Amino acid sequence: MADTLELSHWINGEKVGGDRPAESLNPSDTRDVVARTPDGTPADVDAAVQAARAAFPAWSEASPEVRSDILDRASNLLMERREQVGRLLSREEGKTLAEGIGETARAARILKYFAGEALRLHGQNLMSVRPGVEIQTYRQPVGVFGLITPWNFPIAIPAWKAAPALAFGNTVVIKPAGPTPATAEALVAILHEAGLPRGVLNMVIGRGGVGQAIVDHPGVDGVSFTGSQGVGAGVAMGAAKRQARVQLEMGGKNPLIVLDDADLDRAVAIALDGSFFATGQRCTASSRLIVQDGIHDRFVAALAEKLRGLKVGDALDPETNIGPAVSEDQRETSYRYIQVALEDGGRVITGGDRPQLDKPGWYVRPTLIADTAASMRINQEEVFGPVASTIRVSSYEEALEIANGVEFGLSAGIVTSSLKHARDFQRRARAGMVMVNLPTAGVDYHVPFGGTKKSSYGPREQGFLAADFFTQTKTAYSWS
Ligand code: UN1
Repeated sequence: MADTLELSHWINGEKVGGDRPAESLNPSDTRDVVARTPDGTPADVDAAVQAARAAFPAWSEASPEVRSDILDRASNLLMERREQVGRLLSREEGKTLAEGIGETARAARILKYFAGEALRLHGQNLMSVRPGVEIQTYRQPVGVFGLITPWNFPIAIPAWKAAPALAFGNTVVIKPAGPTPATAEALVAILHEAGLPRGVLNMVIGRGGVGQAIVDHPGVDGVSFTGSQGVGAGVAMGAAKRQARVQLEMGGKNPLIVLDDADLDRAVAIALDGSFFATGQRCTASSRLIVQDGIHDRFVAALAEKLRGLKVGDALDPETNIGPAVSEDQRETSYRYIQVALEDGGRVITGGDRPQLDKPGWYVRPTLIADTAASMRINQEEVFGPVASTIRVSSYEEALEIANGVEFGLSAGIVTSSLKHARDFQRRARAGMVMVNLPTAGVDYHVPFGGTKKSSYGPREQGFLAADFFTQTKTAYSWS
């Protein structure tokens, strides 16, 4: 078994926090303790915010080249070490080794992208309505950002929040998710190794109290959060109370429509990836498969056949297709929803049982449930596991109405060879991201990311729109 890491907070460029009462466990084999960690307090958050505030003037006034170079160096270091960091990620989170290495490479590319964006902040010159008056708008750093990140992308999401915050001259306090502190720490350590000045990026490890202390701290100017809808609503209220800016990315109940004219093999491959890869633990996962009559039975049979061939196992075993759930809680949530779907009249086509492995881990069998109605709980509430249900429809219009009939709106997909339906779906799907003949999950790293309705709140993340949240615009008037 690999070594247990002894983690610390990062405050003002130093590792602090001697007591380590908490543990992160390997979900593939719970005898393996990945890391022992401190359990942060509001006092730790306060120290981190003070450090971030103290570091802000020099960092925000530094040449963008300084910020760009550090992000670029960190990107190169992370890319060189993607196998090692990816292995840690898979050991701690449970996605397969290929997925863990892929996510680490993606985090490296995000750092590289924002190394470039640091140099591309631009404003505008505008005419005034008053003769002789000139107007410019330009973007300035905001101050200190609190970043509260989830366990399901334990390095990519910390990178996609921290990189734009830092690139545009802000300083940061980050709280990594409880189950995955070691992976987030690897990113923070690499950024320091790349030359980040002390206090610019701080990390406090801990439970919900740490997140709350960040949201409530008067020295935090903005909060970016990815996680569940319930916690997100509280973050928004806490931030609004003291007029801090806030950005939330929350759940999804993403539909994938399969029309009669779809290429069957492609539809099956898209559903397999979107619904089940990364153990279904993506907010962009397609959990509702809305399938037209004429292809329904062939699609269900072919997808079930593929699912039966997937190997559920230890994330670090190269043969594994589906790693475990991240925690016992997440595993039980999947099985609870399978039960609820059965009670409501759904039919398990494949899965539903518990895989028997030779080691203690939080494994879930990929499960496909057919004959469900759009109004059932399995089709309204987020499961966040390798579980998908099918809904039979007779027309595109019926499919669209069901696709839009949930409180979430993150990502939505359609598989069709009809240009007319594809274009119509792009316009009318009530989701922040629309996919035609592509999985709902697995997005590019350099374009805007976010949803509608209860999935998101506040400005978009990533790509060229990240500057909207991580800078503030100044409008300057002059007369001479
Ligand atoms: C992806 O599908 O590539 O937490 C990214 C999540 C999302 C990221 C999904 N914020 O699952």
